[in-house]
Amino acid sequence: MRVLVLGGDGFCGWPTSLYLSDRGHEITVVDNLSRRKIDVELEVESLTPIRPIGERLRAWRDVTGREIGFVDLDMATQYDGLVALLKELRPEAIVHFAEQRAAPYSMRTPATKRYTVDNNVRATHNLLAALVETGVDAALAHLGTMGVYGYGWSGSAPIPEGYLTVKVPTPDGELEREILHPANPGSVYHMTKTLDQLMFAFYAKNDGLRITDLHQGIVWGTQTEQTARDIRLINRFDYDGDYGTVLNRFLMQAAIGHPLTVHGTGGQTRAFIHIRDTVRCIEIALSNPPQAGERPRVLNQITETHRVIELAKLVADIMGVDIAYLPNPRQEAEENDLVVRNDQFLALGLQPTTLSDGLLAEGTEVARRYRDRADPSKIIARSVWRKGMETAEDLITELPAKA
Ligand code: NAD
Ligand code: USQ
Repeated sequence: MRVLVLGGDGFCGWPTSLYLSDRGHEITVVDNLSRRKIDVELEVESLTPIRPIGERLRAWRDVTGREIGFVDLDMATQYDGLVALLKELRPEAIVHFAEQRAAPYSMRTPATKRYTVDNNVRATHNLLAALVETGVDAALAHLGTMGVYGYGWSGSAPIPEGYLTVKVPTPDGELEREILHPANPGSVYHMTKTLDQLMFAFYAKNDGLRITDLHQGIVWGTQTEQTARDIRLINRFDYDGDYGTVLNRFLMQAAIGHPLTVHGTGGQTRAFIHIRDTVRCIEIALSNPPQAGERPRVLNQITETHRVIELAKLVADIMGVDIAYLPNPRQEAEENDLVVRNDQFLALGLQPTTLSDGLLAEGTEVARRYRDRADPSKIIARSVWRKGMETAEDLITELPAKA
């Protein structure tokens, strides 16, 4: 397939681009490199030494002989360029990763709230409008999030895949209807994904666009088989308080001898998926699109759920580090249960890569190799959900000597 990977320079997009290229698909990456620019703004870098996009693509050609195209385009502001690109390439499939994805960054300042909404909502809407304008009938897979459902709104009832069956009382008796699961976002970032869902529902109904919305859990891990083939292909590893996600942060913290930063009691339960399964899920989704006229297909892209404190204890036991209980900078429940259905991916052939000591050790190994690149002052999460919320002081100011 001719595939456009929007946001293909990012943490999920880069390994997906390589995986799909390796599988023989013809890939063009579209990215405005905004994620790299946010690193400059936050004065932090990926723990792993990611190479500039041009070098990455040359390395992939050196290693495999395969070409991946690259277009530097802002999906949110360069609509005409997007239309021209779709007309020129006429992709058969599109993967849409191109959004600002950190919940803490989206809550940091009024400017980052507004940027997140402007960027994400406009990028998605521009894409949908451009598909209609050009008549390109591509299978579109968008990366959504488990956070659209909230975490545990329905108690112990498993979270269904996108739609909820409800009974509507009418004067003529009860009607059974399937509706989009109620949106219950916990951050401005997650709110943009709930807005995306409505746009998908409308464009599928009105214009027959073929859309799959992948409600992904927290991605962990760094390398895939493809990114590990050459140092120049290495994937990014975010560890800072805004972009670092919980399990990768714990692995990095353990690797440098930093206490594990549990927010509150660590009672939050979340859904997880390893980066190697992310890339497989994308190919499965692109190969099984809905038909024109069908509502968007929603798949929960997760393989397991864990409570944050249990993950911390697991990593602490394996690595012999302490756990630090810190004030929670987020507005979230002290504790939640989360049961999630993921039957569709399992039925479509996904064989889940679940948490194991081996994989945790591999994650720590990557972090340990690049530990000298870490800036300890960037570890504590300081973007708060409401003005005045307490945050922790730095737990260490210098990197401890190598064990
Ligand atoms: P990332 O920030 O590493 O990658 C996103 C990429 O999109 C970046 O390279 C960025 O430069 C690009 N981009 C952003 N806005 C753009 C625009 N307007 N035009 C062109 N390019 C733009 O994020 P990621 O971790 O790879 O996440 C990718 C997608 O998956 C996001 O939509 C995110 O919401 C979703 N997701 C991620 C996770 C996770 O744990 N990382 C979990 C669930 C869902
Ligand atoms: N947490 C800690 N300590 C830390 C970091 C996080 O206790 O050092 C806690 C948070 O308070 C939260 C949980 O861990 O309760 C998860 O936080 P996270 O930063 O790992 O994940 P989140 O903010 O939800 O966002 C990430 C991605 C986002 C994606 C989402 C999927 O950044 O793009 O949409 O995971 S999900 O969580 O399933 O909604």
